[in-house]
Amino acid sequence: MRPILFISDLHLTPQAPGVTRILLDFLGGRARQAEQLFILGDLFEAWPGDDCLDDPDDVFCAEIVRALHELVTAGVALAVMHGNRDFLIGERFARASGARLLPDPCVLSLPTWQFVLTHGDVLCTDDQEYQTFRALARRPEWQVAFLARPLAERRQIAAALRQKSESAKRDKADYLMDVNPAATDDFLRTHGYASLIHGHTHRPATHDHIVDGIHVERWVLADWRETQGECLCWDGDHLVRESLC
Ligand code: LP5
Ligand code: MN
Repeated sequence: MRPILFISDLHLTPQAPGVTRILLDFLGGRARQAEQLFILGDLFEAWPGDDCLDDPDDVFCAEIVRALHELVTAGVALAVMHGNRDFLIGERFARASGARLLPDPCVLSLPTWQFVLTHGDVLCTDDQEYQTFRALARRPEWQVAFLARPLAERRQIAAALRQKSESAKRDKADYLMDVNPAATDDFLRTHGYASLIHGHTHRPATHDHIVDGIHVERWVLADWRETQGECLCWDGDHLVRESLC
């Protein structure tokens, strides 16, 4: 079988050209051998709304979407999940890129294995401040009102929020920014003890959970840096981390 690849947390922005280059090389190279590519959230540093694709000055987003579409045209099925930075990605993005938008969480049933995929932020239940913000920003009526604001204003709000988030994180205890163990065990139970793949926490590792006496693996994807990215590769038998540069 052709492999299935998983990536997340690229946080693409024109200010990080190294990450963009690694992605474009990946989309034109390694990813072409895949049957499916799953992007599990935070592809973009901040997504202000799909109308940024109509902005002739936003050549950056247009270039990324074009490269994704070329991958799809080459025969690779592309699936994109929302992250906490790009939860406003919508149908217009999906049409332009050829991606299928995935719900969070999403169960992936393969002939030989069962996975459950999530961005990961829902499992960080100790971070009450963030969860309150998340609940608000995911409400459809809130999103309609936000998207009705001018694009330039939304970009400014997104940039301000990014700054606020970075400074808030400096004061947060480490455990707040990781998954809550009990919430994770509950999640694994609810999803039939499938192997979990998620990103968001920027703590790449493979964890063993014993839930109700059953061994379950939790694979945490790495966030991408200027000189290094990462994908997980499922070859039908094993999951393997691949370093991208
Ligand atoms: O993303 P990261 O890793 O820095 O931190 C996240 C949590 N932060 C966020 C915010 C994003 O970084 C910025 C989102 C940009 C989105 C652009 C789209 C436009 C939407 C605009 C919406 C107003 O998700 C961070 C977590 C961390 O993960 C670890 O899990 O701790 O959480 C926070 O920092 C949130 C703060 O604790 C609370 C912020 C409350 C702000 C409320 C402002 C409401 C403004 C409404 C304006 C219309
Ligand atoms: Mn995230």
